[in-house]
Amino acid sequence: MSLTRKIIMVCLLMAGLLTACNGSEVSSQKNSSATNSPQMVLVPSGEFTMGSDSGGDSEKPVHKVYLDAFYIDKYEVTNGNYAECVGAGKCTAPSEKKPFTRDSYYGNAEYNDYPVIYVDWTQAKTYCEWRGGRLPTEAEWEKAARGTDGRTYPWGNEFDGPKGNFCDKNCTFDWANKNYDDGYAYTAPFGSYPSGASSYGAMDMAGNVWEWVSSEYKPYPYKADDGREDLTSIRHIKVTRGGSWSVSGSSSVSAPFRVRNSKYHRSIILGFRCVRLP
Ligand SMILES: [Ca+2]
Ligand SMILES: [Ca+2]
Repeated sequence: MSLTRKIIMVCLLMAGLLTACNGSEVSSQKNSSATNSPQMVLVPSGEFTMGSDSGGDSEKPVHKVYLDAFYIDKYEVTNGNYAECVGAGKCTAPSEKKPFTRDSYYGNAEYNDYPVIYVDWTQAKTYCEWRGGRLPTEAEWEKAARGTDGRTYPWGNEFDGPKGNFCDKNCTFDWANKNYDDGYAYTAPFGSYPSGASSYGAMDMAGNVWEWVSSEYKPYPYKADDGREDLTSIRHIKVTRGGSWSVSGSSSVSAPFRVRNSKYHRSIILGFRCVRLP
């Protein structure tokens, strides 16, 4: 019996256990753990410290916020993840498939494990809901990034360039920090910086792409019941978090740093991740 026939026989015998015996599909899943069923990490219930007294005015005052437990994506949503929702007819494609930095991106299998970009707040929200979750609130995002000890970055209190994808020596902008090499000029594949994981195991919460959260931009203290989490509000200024491959400043990639964006904004530096309740 040829090797091919043997493989087919094994597949038939295991058909009750496996949904696919196509070698390339199995291989694809192995190489793309964020695809199909993105990994999530648990953030237990409890208080955490939100904001920073040493950051910008929008980060003040420092205050305690209690959150129920939630799961958050371990990685930013990838092109491969997002394409499944588009394929299912629930999501619309990113507005740009060819960012100016690359000849192709979304839709090119070479970039399936890279973060999706050029999606606005509503597209991000729709994707998370398709998966049975939602966008993180601003408070959930910040807790997942900095834990409960008030640290500045996911890994600790000191900026450390190679722990994430920032505007390093590969970066073509004038403000690039030439003192370190993180390996990427633009976006990087998910899971590229395990040493930069937060205390809960979430990665790329500093750098790679900025991330949408559900919250409308409002001054602190954060209050989930003051209208900022009203997803039907006509007010369109939302918050994005975490910095990206395009920034070299240590403050703008810190966990408390807040940026406001129109919900209609789409960008080469902006993606997202999702949460769901246990
Ligand atoms: Ca970089
Ligand atoms: Ca990020």
